[in-house]
Amino acid sequence: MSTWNDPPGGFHPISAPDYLPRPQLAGIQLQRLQSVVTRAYERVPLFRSRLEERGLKPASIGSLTEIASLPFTVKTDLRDTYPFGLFASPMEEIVRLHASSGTTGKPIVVAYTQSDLDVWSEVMVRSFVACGLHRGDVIQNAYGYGLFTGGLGAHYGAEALGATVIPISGGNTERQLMVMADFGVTALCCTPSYFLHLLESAKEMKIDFSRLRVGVFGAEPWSDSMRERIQEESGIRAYDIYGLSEIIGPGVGVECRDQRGLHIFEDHFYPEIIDPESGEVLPDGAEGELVLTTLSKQAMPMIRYRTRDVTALVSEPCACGRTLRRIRRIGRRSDDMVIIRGVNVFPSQVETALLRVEGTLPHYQIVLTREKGLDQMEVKVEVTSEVFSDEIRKLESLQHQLEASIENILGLRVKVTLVQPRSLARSEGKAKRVTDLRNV
Ligand code: DLL
Repeated sequence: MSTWNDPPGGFHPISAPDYLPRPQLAGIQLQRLQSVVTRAYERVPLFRSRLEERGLKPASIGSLTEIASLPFTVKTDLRDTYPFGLFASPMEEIVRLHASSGTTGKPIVVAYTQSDLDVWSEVMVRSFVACGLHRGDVIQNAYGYGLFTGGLGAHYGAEALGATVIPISGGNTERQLMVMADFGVTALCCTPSYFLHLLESAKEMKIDFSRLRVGVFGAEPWSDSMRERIQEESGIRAYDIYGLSEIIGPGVGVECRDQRGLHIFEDHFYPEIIDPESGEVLPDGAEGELVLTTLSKQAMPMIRYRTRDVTALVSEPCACGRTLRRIRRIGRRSDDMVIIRGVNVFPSQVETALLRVEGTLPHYQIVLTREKGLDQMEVKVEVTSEVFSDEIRKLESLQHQLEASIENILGLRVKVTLVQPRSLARSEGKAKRVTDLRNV
């Protein structure tokens, strides 16, 4: 295994906005904010009616701080307007759709014009550059291709950088390791938990991937201690990349060589931190919920989108020279969403799936564990007493129906365990549905 060094590459012209003097950046942000608010007001009925309720017009926004007067957008707005209700471009101008988990049975849908895709590639190039990648790198992209934004987002960014991209997508660990060793892969994109699994399997299979230098890991929370373990065991530098479908996908923010927080591409995404209870904007440095406004999105502008991700804004200058503010690494969310093998899961989705099948009670527990670096999810569900007295064959069939129903909604194969009526703990207040044993 090689030891890591800051790779060559240096300054890339596309990264120029990373180094703008703050006043110049603020000028660009204000102009873009005014134009995106106007676009949303003119083209998105939900946003227009919310502004009107408050007696606001796009012209009311005369300064960046006045963004705080605008209404928030939340995930349920996407559900309530499913599938296309928040689009601000006609279908003829929309060239791509992606989707992500909603809170119940239906996903949320996000849209891109060609100009949105260009912005996305740009921020992904800037992300890769910040991680020390350049032309000549061989990037194995193990984020899932498809409706998930990770695969195609990283793919087009890697191509635009001029690197060699291997579009291997997720899964098939043996093939991943073979490709990594045989194709001289220098950088890997995947979730950090999947990389842990790859590391364990590589050890077992005695596969060496000594040319691997950089990991671009995101789509789920991972701790500093997990990073230390990854870097020590593999000899690579592991960078954290952040993003969400509603805003664009991966490339909203990324770490630089200093690995002290993720720079937000503030010329395209305007960050605020709020108190999740009161909605008040908090000062830089204070921990709260990240709220993002897209400054240049056309197909689906998002104004003050509540990400539910808990972090803080860091405004102190960074040693790397980028003037972009950073966010602290995200350790938790202010709602009950969990991420399993890169798939976002809300307990309410599991509930929807369980209730579609007869014979169960609405009492369930989701137990998350990690085996050989791979996330496992088990759903324990109580059956009715009639079903409980049934013969084993019927119980097995019910178990399979429930597994299929969950897979239908989550796209994830999980284990369902049927348990006796009244055997799961009842809560007196808010039900605690998830027991997360992955990092204990
Ligand atoms: O996970 C986009 C992405 C793909 C990011 C590849 C990075 C790499 P969604 O599926 O919409 O999009 O999930 C977004 O995942 O609100 C966070 O809760 C979580 N998340 C994403 N990146 C990180 C990260 C993609 N670096 C949701 N650290 C977000 C912690 C993350 N959580």
